[in-house]
Amino acid sequence: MNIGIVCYPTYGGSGVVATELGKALAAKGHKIHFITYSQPRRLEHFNENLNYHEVSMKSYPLFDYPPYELALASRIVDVVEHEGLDLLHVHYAIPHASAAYMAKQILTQKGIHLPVITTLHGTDITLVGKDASYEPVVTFSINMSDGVTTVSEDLKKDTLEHFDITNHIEVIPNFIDLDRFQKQSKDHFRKAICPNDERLVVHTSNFRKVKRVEDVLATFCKLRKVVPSKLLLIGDGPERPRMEEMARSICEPEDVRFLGKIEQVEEVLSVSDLFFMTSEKESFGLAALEALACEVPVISTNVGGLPELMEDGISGFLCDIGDVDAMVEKAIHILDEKNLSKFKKGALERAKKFDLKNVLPMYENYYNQVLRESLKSVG
Ligand code: GMT
Repeated sequence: MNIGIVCYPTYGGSGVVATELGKALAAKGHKIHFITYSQPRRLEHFNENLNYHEVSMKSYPLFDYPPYELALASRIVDVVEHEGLDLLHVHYAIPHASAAYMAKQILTQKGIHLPVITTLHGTDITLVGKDASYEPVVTFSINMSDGVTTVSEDLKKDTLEHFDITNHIEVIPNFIDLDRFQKQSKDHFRKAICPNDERLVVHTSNFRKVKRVEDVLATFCKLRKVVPSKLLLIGDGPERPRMEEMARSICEPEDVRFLGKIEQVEEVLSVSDLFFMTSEKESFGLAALEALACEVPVISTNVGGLPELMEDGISGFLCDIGDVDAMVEKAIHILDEKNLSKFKKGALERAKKFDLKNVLPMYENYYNQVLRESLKSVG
């Protein structure tokens, strides 16, 4: 198949899923065309099946807000006309689904049929999409898509509850490439961070309010009084300065390190004992899946799609939002010498359920189904 993929090129989960999906499809022989404003972070290597088409925007002094959606729609039209795409898969509704709709209409005028699949990832529904400033457009473009997927049952439920949806929604979970995300031996690295054999706790996020990084810090600061441990925080975002200040005021500064954005997260995960995901909302929790795959048990909140990802008591534990004391108690239990290896095994076993090899055929089958149905509908 000749497939166009529209996504955010940044570190965020939706961009990672879109890019990894495109790479995996290309490895199976499909031709993939990424259409976005800069080269996706996870698109490190090209091959004969991988293409990247940049959306460039002409700026003009009149534009306080450059019209990215229009530039994207025009670029989609251009790529479809010149590359002969069979379908377009857009990740994250805003503004990708509505730009795809506009491109589809333009192409119809030119006698070209373009089936569009929209994948909803989370905040495009749970936070941003629900807002009155976007809701009518999000509803419309979901209903106008030829296919719609969500990354968890919970996100599907949320979408149906908050939007007037007439379209069927298919659930296809996030996935993990177990060839890349696996425990590697990096003992020298661990020794450098935990010179006295402390336990190593880790958190990865985009440091937005929704992640409640303050709960990671509060939990860790109580935990380290009982279990000698170190905390690594990976990623960057608006809350980072406040979190750095908080870490300095409530914890021993030498026990907490902010690493910023790093490319090879799996190397840090490989030497970690426990991962915290304390989010207020989380449609799936890809960062937690990456941890599980590297044999790192997870303590997460019991929100959104996390209960679908986690196996409570086996791959880690689910706790109520903000229940720092429960998280401390569960962390002490997991990090206990007699429990840790059992949880590490449980983590890997759980991750295998989301193996890329199992999820990729779900997308391919869905593409074929949508193609068949949309061709039938245009006669
Ligand atoms: O984690 C984020 O806030 C980034 C966001 C995104 O769209 O890039 O992630 C969302 O999509 C990921 C991939 O499907 C999911 O694994 C995350 O759970 C989801 N984030 C939220 O729902 C907050």
